[in-house]
Amino acid sequence: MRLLAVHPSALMYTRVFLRLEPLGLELVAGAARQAGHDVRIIDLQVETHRDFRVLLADFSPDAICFSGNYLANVPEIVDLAKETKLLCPKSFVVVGGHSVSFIAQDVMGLADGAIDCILRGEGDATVALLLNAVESGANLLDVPGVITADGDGPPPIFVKSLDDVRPARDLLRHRNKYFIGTLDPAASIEFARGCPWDCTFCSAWTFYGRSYRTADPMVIADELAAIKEPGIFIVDDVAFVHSEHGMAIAHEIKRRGIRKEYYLETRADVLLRNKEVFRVWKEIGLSYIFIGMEAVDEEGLKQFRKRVSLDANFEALEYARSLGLIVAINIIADPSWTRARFEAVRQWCLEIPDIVNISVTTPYPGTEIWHSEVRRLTTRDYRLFDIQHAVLPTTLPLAEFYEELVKTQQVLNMKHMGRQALRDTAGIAGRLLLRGQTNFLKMLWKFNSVFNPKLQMADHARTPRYEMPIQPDAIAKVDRRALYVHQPAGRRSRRIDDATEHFVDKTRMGAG
Ligand code: B12
Ligand code: SF4
Repeated sequence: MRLLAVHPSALMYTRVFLRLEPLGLELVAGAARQAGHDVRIIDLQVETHRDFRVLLADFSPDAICFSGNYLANVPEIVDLAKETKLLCPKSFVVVGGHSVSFIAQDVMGLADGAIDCILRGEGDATVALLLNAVESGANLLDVPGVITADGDGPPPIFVKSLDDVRPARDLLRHRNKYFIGTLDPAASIEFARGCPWDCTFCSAWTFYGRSYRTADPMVIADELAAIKEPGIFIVDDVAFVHSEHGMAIAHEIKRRGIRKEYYLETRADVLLRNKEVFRVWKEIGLSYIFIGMEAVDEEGLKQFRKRVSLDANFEALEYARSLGLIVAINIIADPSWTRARFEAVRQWCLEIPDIVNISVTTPYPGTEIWHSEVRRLTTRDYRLFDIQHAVLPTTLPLAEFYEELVKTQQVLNMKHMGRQALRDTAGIAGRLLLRGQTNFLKMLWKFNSVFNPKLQMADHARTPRYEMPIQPDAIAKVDRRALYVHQPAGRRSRRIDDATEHFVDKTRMGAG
């Protein structure tokens, strides 16, 4: 079959700071291609809806699949599905990905028949089964993870191994458009999948059933060696949970003499536990490290079930800096923040040398806080669920909340644009320009046109085309089993040693 795989447009944050290749969709495309299908990819982060229409006409696909990782992209996907059915009435339309896996029935409902099925869970495990069923006229409801207007198929399944399917990187038409900061251009890679922790605001663990699987260091090294981009974004939720795995990959990279510059995200307690791994990685090219701190005081951390103490967070920052890494941290702005609170956070952030990113508390389907906060939502417009908009009641009037938020983001942005930083930046920008890479340079000027309190208020004033259904009452005690997309399979689903399992158990709040 001819399959067209589509990634929707960029959201607010991605329009300024970074833009990354759609690795999940490339894996789905890779699995379909390995099964003998003819596949194309279009990424609307870097191409237009017009390009999509042209490709539909030229390629005339039998099936079109959309990647629904982000809740805020749901309206765009539904509209594109409807348009696709008008332009190619005989084609089969399927949507998969992280967010839609949690709200499959709602998305089907919005599409008025334009979406033939949702494929929940890991698409690289099941896309070929689905396409074969569509081609042969077999019952779609036999395919794991499928949801159609007629009902639900069996539960989604995992890929047998992370080493079998390779992402179809070659199908992306504009590889030079992907970057993060000065890593321009950058490719993405997955070393491990899933997360064994259980933070209340996060759906990474509920999607993967608290499993944690790792890819073979040899396969990872083969892939790195084949990637042309000098920058590498490691997409793992928490990098190097298991130190031996991190060391084995580093060893292989060293042995083969692969030279790249890396960005990764991890937890403060993992960094402190596996110091040596991060030291070795610095040697082989790690340059940026993102630590999800979430809050600047103990109370905030407890609320997010992070269970990493403030002391540990600061010690981790100190250690990362001592290695010479560029450190970025994330702080979650709570809608209850007052002007004084914003000011205190600004001061705190100015005192540390690191890059600080601020996002807004956003309950997402598939998270625990979704069920406790759902009745308090001030909007049901999917487009506002991008962690840059407030979807819960704010203590400050909303316009003032945005003023303070953007002011804080501006101050932090300027901090990194100080005299020394500007001098460094000019040098880097010049070098990138010589290579024809302009993503980083454009980023420097874009902030004010995207992050603007007036624009954020205007987003709230738009009439939503599609809204989330009215939600049931908040649940006092959430049934954690009901949150999962892939059902948890316990200890055996986590490829970590017993000491690491024990460490994870001590640093998370939930049980089971
Ligand atoms: C890496 C990452 C990013 C990267 C890259 C995103 C990209 N271009 O793909 C960056 C840093 C850019 C990013 C940004 C954001 N992210 Co992000 N991100 C992740 C992260 C950590 C891993 C995603 C990943 O690459 N995984 C590896 C690949 C292989 O898996 P995958 O993409 O999920 O694909 C698999 C399945 O989902 C499925 N699948 C995917 N597409 C399709 C399509 C079909 C047809 C099918 C059948 C299946 C299928 O099959 C794939 C293979 O198994 C996830 C957490 C997580 N574990 O999922 C958060 C996550 C997806 N991000 C999240 C958020 C909130 C954001 C931002 C809004 C944050 C912000 N600061 O503003 C932005 C918005 C980005 C945008 N679209 O413009 C939330 C999503 C919340 C939601 N429900 O909408 C998540 C779940 C994190 C969280 N803790 O809550 N993100
Ligand atoms: S450590 Fe927490 S926030 Fe990070 S991916 Fe795991 S569950 Fe989500």
